[in-house]
Amino acid sequence: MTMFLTIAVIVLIFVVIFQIAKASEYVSILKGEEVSRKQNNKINGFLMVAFLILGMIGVWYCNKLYFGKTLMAVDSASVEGARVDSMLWITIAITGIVFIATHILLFWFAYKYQESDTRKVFYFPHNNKLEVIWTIVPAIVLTVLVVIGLRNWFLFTGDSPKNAMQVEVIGKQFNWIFRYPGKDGAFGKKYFKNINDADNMLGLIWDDPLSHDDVVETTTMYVVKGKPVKLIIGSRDVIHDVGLPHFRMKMDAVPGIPTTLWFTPKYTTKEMKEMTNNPNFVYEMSCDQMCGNSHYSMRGIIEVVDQEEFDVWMAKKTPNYLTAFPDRNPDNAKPADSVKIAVKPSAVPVKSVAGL
Ligand SMILES: [Cu+2]
Repeated sequence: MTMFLTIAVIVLIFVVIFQIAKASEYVSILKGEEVSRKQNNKINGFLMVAFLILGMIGVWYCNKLYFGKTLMAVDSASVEGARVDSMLWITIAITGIVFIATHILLFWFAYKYQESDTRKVFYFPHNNKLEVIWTIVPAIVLTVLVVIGLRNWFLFTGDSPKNAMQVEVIGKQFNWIFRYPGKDGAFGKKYFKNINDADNMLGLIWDDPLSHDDVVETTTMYVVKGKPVKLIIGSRDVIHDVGLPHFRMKMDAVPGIPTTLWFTPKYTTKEMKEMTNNPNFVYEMSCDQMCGNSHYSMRGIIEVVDQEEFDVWMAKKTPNYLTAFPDRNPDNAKPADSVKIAVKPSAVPVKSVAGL
């Protein structure tokens, strides 16, 4: 209802302005052109100032109303993300000051220096000093901003700390696949022709023993609070983009070209639920690249937990190799088989003794 009333008021204001413009047109015909031009100038000058004041009130009001709903209202959930926030605030402060100052001058001058019979126009075509100042100052400021940005970019995409855990993140139409290297700490090799959605989503090469303990997951990625995590990002089909808004990070997922990104989660999911007063809070991984008709549904979830909780979770996971070959999983061995296994070792020495 409020929405409807707001729209109705806006439409009415437009109709009134249109009618006033039309009426002033008729008046100008009656009064003569010069008089009506002067009158129009006055109205326009006044409207400029009104627009400036209303615009500023509108910006302030919208900020008050919606800032709490933006991600900026909550602290960055990663240590490195705080650098992105500070870059954003510095950029907003610099451009904001320039924007507000130039617009106040623009609208105020339009009012103050409107046509007057008592004042002559000052001819001011060019000024070298001014040109130099307003070229060099923005150039220096932009260079500083770019250098800060590059330093941060090289940090996030460069070598991760030695204690970092590694997770491979692969995008596909339309979900995320995560791989953990397992106990050996190394990822097994993969080959795209081995990809098979039934039991080998990443195309792992089973001949490579390093792949045997790799854990493959979909939908939810677990990471540890306070422990740097390095994402090795790729794609199975088109270009996706790992978007981590709460951690203030994002990185393209390109088929055939692995990209990397690392960050240190600062708050567990539980802590964020308390900080945001939202019991349903989840860290989201979005796809930030238009990648097809179900792009919007590529929502991954990140669970930030402490080390103990992570270890418990990981201990329950079965490596992809063993889900692909359940018969090779010792946990799946039937009681009868385990008897056989128990019998075998004793049988071997007997045989070998007999052989000797
Ligand atoms: Cu995508």
